[in-house]
Amino acid sequence: MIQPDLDLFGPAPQQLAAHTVLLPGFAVAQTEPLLDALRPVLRAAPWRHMLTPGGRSMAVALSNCGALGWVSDERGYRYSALDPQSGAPWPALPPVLLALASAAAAQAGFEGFVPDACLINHYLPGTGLSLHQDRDEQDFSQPIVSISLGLPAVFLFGGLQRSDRPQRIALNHGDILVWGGEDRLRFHGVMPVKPGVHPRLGERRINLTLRKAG
Ligand code: MD6
Ligand code: FE
Repeated sequence: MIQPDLDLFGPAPQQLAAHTVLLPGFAVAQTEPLLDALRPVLRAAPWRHMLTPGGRSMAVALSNCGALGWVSDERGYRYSALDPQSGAPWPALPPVLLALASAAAAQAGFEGFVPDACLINHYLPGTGLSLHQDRDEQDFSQPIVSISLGLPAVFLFGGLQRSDRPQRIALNHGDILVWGGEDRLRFHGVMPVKPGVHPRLGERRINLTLRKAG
């Protein structure tokens, strides 16, 4: 007999806000194809610590793939078609990443999401990301799809005011968070990653955020 409560397909999506959905484990089965796709991307556009507009080195290391990449320096934040480190275009968005992001967005109610930028963040234990809004993209009607790999993190999901008390959301390996609509400009951040060793990725957390930037 089939138990009605037996969860054959993994944990159910969680609606965290009007237009924010957590898809637990959505990317787990794609871990190896994703890592295989990221390896050449990171060879062409290696991790780097960008400068904040205040001139300080960011704790999170980052890279990009896609037609546009997010860059930060003393002049500010912006999207650029070229990697400032190499002067070359960013590596292309791997098809596996594009397909996964579109599938996750559709699952969360955003049909036809076609990202043109993927920001890749690398966290060592002890590294976090302070509260911020993602507002450098041209079109806020498009969602952001965020894929977490490796060590778990506590995501701070705030409101539209910096002072709004954030919800704390656990993001584990393979989880995908999709948000858009009226939640698109919420403040958010990441608590410092706790020390640990992930069985596949070791002592790191990698987060991929796919956006329609241009
Ligand atoms: C991170 N994520 O999870 C950082 N931004 O490492 C973000 O800053 C983020 O997850 C916009 C939308 C989803 C995100
Ligand atoms: Fe963000």
